[in-house]
Amino acid sequence: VPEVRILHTADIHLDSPGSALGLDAVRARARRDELRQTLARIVELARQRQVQLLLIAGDLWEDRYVTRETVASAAELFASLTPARVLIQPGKADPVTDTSYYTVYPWPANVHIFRGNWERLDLEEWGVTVWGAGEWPQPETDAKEGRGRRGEENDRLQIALLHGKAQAADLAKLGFDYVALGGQHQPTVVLHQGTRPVAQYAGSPEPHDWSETGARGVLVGTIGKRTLKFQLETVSQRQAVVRHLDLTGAGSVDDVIEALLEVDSPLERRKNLWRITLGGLISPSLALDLPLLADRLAGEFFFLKLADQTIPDYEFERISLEKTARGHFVRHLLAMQKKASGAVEERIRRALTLGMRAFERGAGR
Ligand SMILES: [Mn+2]
Repeated sequence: VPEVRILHTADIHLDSPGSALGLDAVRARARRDELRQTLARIVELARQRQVQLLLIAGDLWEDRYVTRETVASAAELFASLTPARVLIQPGKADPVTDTSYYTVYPWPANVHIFRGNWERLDLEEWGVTVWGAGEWPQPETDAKEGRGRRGEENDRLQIALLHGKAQAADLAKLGFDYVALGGQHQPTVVLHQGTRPVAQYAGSPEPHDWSETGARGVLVGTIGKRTLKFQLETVSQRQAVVRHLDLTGAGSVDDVIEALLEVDSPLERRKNLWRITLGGLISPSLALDLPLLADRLAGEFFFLKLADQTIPDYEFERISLEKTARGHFVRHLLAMQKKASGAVEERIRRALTLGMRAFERGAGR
């Protein structure tokens, strides 16, 4: 019974401009370099672990942005793994077309690119058959065809590469020894057989949006008819970190800067991608100028994206006693608020704050 060592990855998105993270031009360029470095780390890991197959389940690059240089550097890395094989199932961001680099680039001999649904590749040296299942979901006939072919040769290991959203029930019907999934950026086991993870997403090895938090990696393991062991190995160079920062009591911009610097150590701040939402009750005289704050914190965070959800702490009871337009406004809304509850009360509270800001901008003082 053959066994094969593999590294399963997907969703690297080489040359992505990082728009989902809102990266500025300088950080976007830095991240493009880092994505290429991460691919180099993945290839190095494959070499160290002596894998026979490097499986890439789609979204290796972004077709709209990828350059020939990036493709050439990937091809060179892959060639360096010979005699190991690199098997690529193109995905949503990197489809095979007549003009895509999958077609026009002279790929090294150890690289195979799957071009259709249920294309099979027999690797006689290891007794393995790998199927490029294509993009999911597919017409049911395709699924049936794949299942039928799979059943022909049970003495061989049967592995499939699949990009898209696949259901456990459909995958179970196909009966593969392993399905390397791509297209979902969160590492997830979709189908178990006992404790064996028969079909799983490796997840993105670097974060591409703010939902992709924490350390990220690739799956390294052994596939056999009875054995199926994997480890998620971290390869990400930076993490996306999402925080909410309560600024209640902050009276000055310096207070805000100090609180922001305390979110983590200088090392972590300068290493990671941060999205921080500012909240809490703050002094109405404290105007939060987000671009100015980001400017003052330049160099303290690798990348910092701020959002303002603070609530100005107006003294509504005192203002309600004023014989002014805003006093009248606040008096009425406070009376309404006392009778309201739940979502309505929340809306009135927001109307009070928005109203006060409008008055500050020029009306009725
Ligand atoms: Mn993707």
